[in-house]
Amino acid sequence: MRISLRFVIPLILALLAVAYGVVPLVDKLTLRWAVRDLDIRAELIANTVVEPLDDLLKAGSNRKAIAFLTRLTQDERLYAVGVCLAPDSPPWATPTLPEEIRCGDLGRWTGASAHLIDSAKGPLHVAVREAPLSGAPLAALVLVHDMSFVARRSEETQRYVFYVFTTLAALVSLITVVIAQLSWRGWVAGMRALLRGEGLLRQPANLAQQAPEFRPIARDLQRLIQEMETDLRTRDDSQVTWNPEALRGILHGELRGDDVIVVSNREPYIHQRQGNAVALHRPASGLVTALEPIMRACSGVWIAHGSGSADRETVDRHDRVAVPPEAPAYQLRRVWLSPEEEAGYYYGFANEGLWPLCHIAHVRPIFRSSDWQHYVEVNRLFAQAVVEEARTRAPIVLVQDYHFALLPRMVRELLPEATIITFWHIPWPNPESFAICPFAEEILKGLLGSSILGFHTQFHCNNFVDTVDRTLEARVDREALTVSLGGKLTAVRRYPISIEWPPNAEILARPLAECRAALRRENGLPEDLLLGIGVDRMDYTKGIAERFRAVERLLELHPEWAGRFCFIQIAAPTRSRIEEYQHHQQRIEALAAEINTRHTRNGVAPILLKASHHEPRQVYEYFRAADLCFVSSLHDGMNLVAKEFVAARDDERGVLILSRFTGAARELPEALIVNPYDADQCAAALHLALTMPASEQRDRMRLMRGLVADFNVYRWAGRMLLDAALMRRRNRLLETPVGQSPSPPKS
Ligand code: ADQ
Repeated sequence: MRISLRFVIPLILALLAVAYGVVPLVDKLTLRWAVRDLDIRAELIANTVVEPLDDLLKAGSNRKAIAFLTRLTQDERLYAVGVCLAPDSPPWATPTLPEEIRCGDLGRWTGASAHLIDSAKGPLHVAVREAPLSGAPLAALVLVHDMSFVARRSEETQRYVFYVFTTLAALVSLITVVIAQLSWRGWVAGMRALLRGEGLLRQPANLAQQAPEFRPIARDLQRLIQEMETDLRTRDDSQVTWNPEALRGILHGELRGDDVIVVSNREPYIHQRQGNAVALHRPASGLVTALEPIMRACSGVWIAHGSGSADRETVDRHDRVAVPPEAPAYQLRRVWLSPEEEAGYYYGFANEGLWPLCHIAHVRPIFRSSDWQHYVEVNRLFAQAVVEEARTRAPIVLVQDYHFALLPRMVRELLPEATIITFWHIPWPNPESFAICPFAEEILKGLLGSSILGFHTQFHCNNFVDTVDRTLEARVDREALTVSLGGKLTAVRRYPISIEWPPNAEILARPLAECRAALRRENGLPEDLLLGIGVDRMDYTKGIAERFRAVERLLELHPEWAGRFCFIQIAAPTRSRIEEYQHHQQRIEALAAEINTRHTRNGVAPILLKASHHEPRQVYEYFRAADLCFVSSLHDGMNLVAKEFVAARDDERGVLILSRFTGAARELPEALIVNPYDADQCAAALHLALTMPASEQRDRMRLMRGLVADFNVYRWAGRMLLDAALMRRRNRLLETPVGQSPSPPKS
């Protein structure tokens, strides 16, 4: 209907234009041309007939002269002829000469304008020409032409013009309709593609490149989408109460209950054989601390290396065990590694290579090709496990950390529709530092198999994008922070990790005063002693030596604190098979002993080093018993200990001293921010913390608690899942043919 209107309306307009514009014009032109022709013709006849007419008149044969004139009118167009010899005498003329032509007023018929008469026969053209005859030098010849042929010719021309114009108009209307239809379809398809995100977020051969006319729209749209997303993010973030229910809501609402698979090296629960019994152990790991509450909320499967001595005994025939044991909420799928694989992949490539490579802690990375081989193999093993655990073709896979840099690409090849979110828990160095890795390209390509790649800070995101830009032939969009490699797009995003909030009531169960008294009593310390606490894995990046030197410097600068202040360091042994870690532990132990020898007063050693693992509840009791917590990492992606200390202090007391080289320092500026390499500055911070009035402690602690409450671990995971949901919606739209609604997820 709309198409026929588009065709008929231009056609009618064209016909009206023909009727009221072209036809009258053609009429006018035909008449003008005919008059001009007749004028010329009259001139010719006059010149031709004067001589024979003169002869006839000289011979005195008027009758013959009239007969001559009548013969002339046998010409089809010449209607009448007359000769005026004098103004006062009647003309000699053929009988057809109209009455209004009189010799007395011939002036009427001379001059520039056309001379027409309307007669019963039709229009007549009158031409008067001088005809000098013998004896009548002023004689004039009157030639009257029948113009009905003009009307006939004009009619024919009109008919011809009408047909030609009508056909042309029909053709033009048809072509216009076809072209309009085609370009409308193209435009609609282009707009739809833009709205779906093509040319905004997709591969290099995008629409904006193919169709230059869409570029300005694409740019505007991109800006609009970014603004909307930012708006949505801030609105969402401020409106949602981030807790396990919110996370479950996202999973069931936004993600329609799609299956979630977590992959990490470290398992959240380790079964260890102790004599005849099997003990359950929870590892000291920031990653586990963060992900465990998420998995409790989401269910799903957590794939990890089964590293405990009793792990094999506790799994079912699919290598799975339901955890947590007291109230099973999700499945732990264990992957078994041979000692060689573990040595090469975990201790070798991941922890002797990538870990020092990414941390600026001045420990040289070691890259062995044999370690690399194991790293590749183990990544493949885990990728296979992901495929085995996936219930659908498009699961959400949360890949954790530097142990699995190759896994995202491997999973992408096996499950092309999966949404892969990789989170890199440690810093990402600048391109120059990363370039020393002999396998830099493979690692980057592996990571770019992810749909979303997350870091704790914007700084690490930028470093990653810079590294890709320098190393690979990939398309980097710095505004949208996306990388496109081989047509596959990876969004690089900042998701600052955090801890569970509110903290588990159980770990805060013991009253504060009781924690303070018990800790001092158990360690043989005076009741009024001020206490500092450090909790870390025994890792050289954590700056434990720098922390001890700061304590020593405090005692040098303020000897009054000797015997009145003690620093307890809980350091969980970690990666002990690596030589660097063994040496590090020895150095730390020697340093603590040396400082204690010099500064012990009244039986109170300034440093208490407890090189052992503690359960989370015990760690929180230390936090609650302390007056200050000192985090002095030389380089740390985030550092959860800082946030845990804040969470543990529901009395709003205690001071946090925090290294500026942690991701946490960007979120907790109310801490005393220090450079761990500057012992004097750290000692001054310790002194300030020990003398800080209660009101200032409260003000600082309140602000920090507010931030950790708002930006808890559920928000960290929720943001990633929401972004994944958005991406999946977009992808579904892309798969849907234009005009059809998206199909439900395949299973
Ligand atoms: P980690 O290097 O492990 O994590 P961190 O964030 O401080 O560092 O987390 C350590 C966790 O282990 C904390 O939950 C802490 O309570 C616990 N822990 C430490 N020592 C312990 C001990 N002796 N006994 C018991 N528990 C202990 C990596 C990155 C960090 C990043 C996290 C999370 O290096 O920068 O914050 O992942 O992304």
